[in-house]
Amino acid sequence: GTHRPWWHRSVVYQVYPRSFADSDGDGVGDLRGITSRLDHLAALGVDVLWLSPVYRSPQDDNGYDISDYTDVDPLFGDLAAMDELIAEAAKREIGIVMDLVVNHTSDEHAWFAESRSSRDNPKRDWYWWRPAREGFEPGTPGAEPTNWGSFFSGSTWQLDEATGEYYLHLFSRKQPDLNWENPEVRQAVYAMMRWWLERGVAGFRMDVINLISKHVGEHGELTDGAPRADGWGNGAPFYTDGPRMHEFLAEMHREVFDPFPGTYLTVGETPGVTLEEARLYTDPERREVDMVFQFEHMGLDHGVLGKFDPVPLHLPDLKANLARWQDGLATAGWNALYWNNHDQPRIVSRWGDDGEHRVASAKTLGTILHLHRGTPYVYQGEELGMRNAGFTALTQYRDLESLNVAGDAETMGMSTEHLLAGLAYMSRDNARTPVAWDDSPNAGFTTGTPWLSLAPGWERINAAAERANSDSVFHHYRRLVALRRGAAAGQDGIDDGVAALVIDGAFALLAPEHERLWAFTRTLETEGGPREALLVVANLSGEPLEVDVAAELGDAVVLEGASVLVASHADAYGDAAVPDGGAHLALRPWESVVYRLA
Ligand code: ISL
Repeated sequence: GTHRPWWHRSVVYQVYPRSFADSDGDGVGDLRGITSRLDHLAALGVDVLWLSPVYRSPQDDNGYDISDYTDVDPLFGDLAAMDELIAEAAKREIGIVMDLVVNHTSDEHAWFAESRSSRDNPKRDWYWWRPAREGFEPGTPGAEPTNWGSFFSGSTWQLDEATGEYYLHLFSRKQPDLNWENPEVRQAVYAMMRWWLERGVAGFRMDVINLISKHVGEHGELTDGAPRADGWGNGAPFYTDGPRMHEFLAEMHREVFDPFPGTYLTVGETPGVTLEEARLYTDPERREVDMVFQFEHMGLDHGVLGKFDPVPLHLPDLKANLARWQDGLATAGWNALYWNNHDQPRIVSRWGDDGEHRVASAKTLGTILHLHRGTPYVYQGEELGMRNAGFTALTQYRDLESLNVAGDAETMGMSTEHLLAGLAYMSRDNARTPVAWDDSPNAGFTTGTPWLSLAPGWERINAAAERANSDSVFHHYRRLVALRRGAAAGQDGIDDGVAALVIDGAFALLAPEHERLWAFTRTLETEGGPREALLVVANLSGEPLEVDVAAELGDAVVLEGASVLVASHADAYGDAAVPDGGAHLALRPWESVVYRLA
């Protein structure tokens, strides 16, 4: 349409404050640290910074357990430091998107303290309180109101001795679920959101927002789930994309965003979301949210025992999954594109090659993601090609999910070796090692002792080295951002025509069954003008790859006269790139090229 929302041409950069930059030497990153590094984001060219939680918190889940939504945790600074960050970011035309964690609060939030104080407290119903299962003594095995297992091991129910009832916590027991059925809860959340908009933030990333509406029977019944590998029940069908989700999101939109002039970026984090639901969540006509993070592609290498029992990725599955989401949201809704965040292992270690082909594979994975249609998210360090943590002992981990799962290993029949291998591949701590800024002690992250060990190789893989080398992962990502932003118009073959293709071009996957080649086109039919197209070809393997263009990509792809827009290998830029009239392509290990077709 003519009124393109601003975030259609945005690239979002996620900061995990604890691990970004430490200004005061306590070993934990903080707000002033982020402000001091804003020029790094400006150099990359991004226009949005998603800030993982900095609110007051006991830090049971690194800030995803909030005890005061309208204050900053002293670990990270104070409200003055927050205002400074917002103002300094604004100077660089970067908006701050806050993390909104409202499926649950901390058990140390004042609301929960009131709620647990007595069965007849006015805030009792702000959370999910239930008596023990009929016929069971509270606190005995099997007495939990449902059999649901938590995301972080054990039951989702915690008995509170004071009143003899259980409260629901889908995550840790220090993260009790808010009861969104209660209109007072919803109004309290909306008021808090308006408070942040008034402070000048650019929007919200909404933590597990599709879990806020539970399937609840007429008399408050909740339903047992099918058994999972750890012996608990799978409650997901009873709290994912629940019956009142669309009503709640539409209400939030009316109550929070409508009263404010301007447009905000809203992205729902939606584990387990289906494409059909995502289309409803993100259809602009429905005024719910702008986009959602889907999880199907992140589950493609999970094994029978779950994420810590990984299996090799089958590339055609990944290609097909992203293509399905491209098609499904082509005419309504919008995709959020990501390989990484603070919950996922590093992409170069997961689906790339973090050894010999680290640089090429990081660039190629970046190219593929950024050339899809949607808003790309870059997680701190991804633009440097940072790798997994390389931990080999349980004592190196800090994340409660990893530490808790170690307690389940025996029940699940996992040996210590199996568990350690699973953690090394999948632990959330892989994403949470401190950002490497330079080759000074502790990589310039802190003058103190970092709260989590640095990933090995930081002496070489760091922001200073990346920025000094024009052929680095960083400069490749900078180029990917520029393509979409239409920045540096006229330079390096980038112009508004390219940006239009990257933002809006119709997506078509080629050679879907190929196990090493990832190829697709983006096409725009301009009214009265010529048909414009980009072709992306990528070798997702460590072996050379020959492509017979007509046979494998189809007759419609004509490479003759094409120019190279983005390449993983510096020597592929220029006219030599389309040899022998474009009948064949020879891709080196992990090589990728984006062509602008003639
Ligand atoms: O990584 C996961 C656990 O295996 C995910 O399932 C994750 O728990 C889920 O995506 C929800 O994540 C969000 O909410 C959690 C928090 O721990 C995560 O950091 C956050 O991104 C609870 O607030």
